[in-house]
Amino acid sequence: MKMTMRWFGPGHDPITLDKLRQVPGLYGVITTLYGVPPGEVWTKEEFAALKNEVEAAGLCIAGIESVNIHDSIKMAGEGRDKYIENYIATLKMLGEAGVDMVCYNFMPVFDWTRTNLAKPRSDGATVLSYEQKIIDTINPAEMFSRLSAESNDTVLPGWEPERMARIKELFDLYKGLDGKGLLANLKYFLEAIMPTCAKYGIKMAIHPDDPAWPIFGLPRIVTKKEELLRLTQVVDHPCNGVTLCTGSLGSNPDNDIPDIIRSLKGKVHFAHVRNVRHNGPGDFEESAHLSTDGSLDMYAIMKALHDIGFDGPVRPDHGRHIWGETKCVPGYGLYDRAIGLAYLNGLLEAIQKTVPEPRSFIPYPESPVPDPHFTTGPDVCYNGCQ
Ligand code: CS2
Ligand code: MN
Repeated sequence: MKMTMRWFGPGHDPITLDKLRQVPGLYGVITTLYGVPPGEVWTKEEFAALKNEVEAAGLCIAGIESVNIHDSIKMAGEGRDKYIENYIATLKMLGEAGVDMVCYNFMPVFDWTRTNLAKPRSDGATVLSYEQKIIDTINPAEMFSRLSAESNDTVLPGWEPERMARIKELFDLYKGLDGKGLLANLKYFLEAIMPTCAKYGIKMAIHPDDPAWPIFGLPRIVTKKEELLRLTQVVDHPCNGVTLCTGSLGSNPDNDIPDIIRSLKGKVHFAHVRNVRHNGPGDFEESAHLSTDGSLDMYAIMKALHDIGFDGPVRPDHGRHIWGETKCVPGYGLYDRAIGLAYLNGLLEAIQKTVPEPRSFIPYPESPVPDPHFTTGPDVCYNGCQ
């Protein structure tokens, strides 16, 4: 497993690369071209600049989170094929640059949802939390205002103001689309992009829905074991896999995460490992990564990932806000994620020293040879992560 941290990129992430570099055991960063709206083609120049910046700091890009999907693709709307073509052009450019993992989600209208971005805990830390009973009494626009007020002046991924300004129109677009229709649209998209993914060795890693149940009447198709298995089967290709996000799946206590991981052998392309504490039905908060601080068994999770031979990037996901850290994207402060990463590395070291290394089995396509003309700077490492 390759330990990574998310970095939102220059101008978007208050945490600098030189700080991330000092986190022990960090292999690379997971990043994106944050300012590019879903549907637009990523330019080689912009991506080269991002890659050069990461590599100049002594790190590498270990994967992309996310190349977001345009709503027309999700709801089979006007221009869907054109947006898929654009997505393919972005994948091609990323493949030529040596990127081999792309995370995305297929949630209608918005990404993750929380009701509180700074819930105080008894030790003075604050955390992101969710209460279904609050969601049941407000509409999405009110939800957005609540979150914006607590966003530490950062743009929340998935809750960009431009998108939220169109929220009513977006809800109207999805009217009449059910889970079956959404899955058919996902299949159509995956079938169209798989040849390009195979050519460049890009593993697509769909992120589960968060929380793991339908909200605001919108369909959800990535919430539990059967759904994860189904989506890997509807397009059965080594490049079609999942982001195993323990916090998103773990929002529902019925999800047995080690069991889900074992059932997805060969299909986990990326892992987000964090803990959640269940306070009651539809009520949870994000705890420290430590098993005893939340409701998930982090040892069992890391062991299951090890046992299935998972060798891709893994990252601590959201952390608590501690030691007065407020200058960060909510959930993405430096301190608690660094503690979380050190803890996950400790679990992994112990597992690796006591459990035999599983045999490698994953039939990935050949690794691509990065295009040597891709980057523009003089001192860059063309291969990125080795
Ligand atoms: C992330 C998601 O911060 C988070 O909750 O795990 O926003 C994730 O990046 C997207 O759903 C993937 O497209
Ligand atoms: Mn996640």
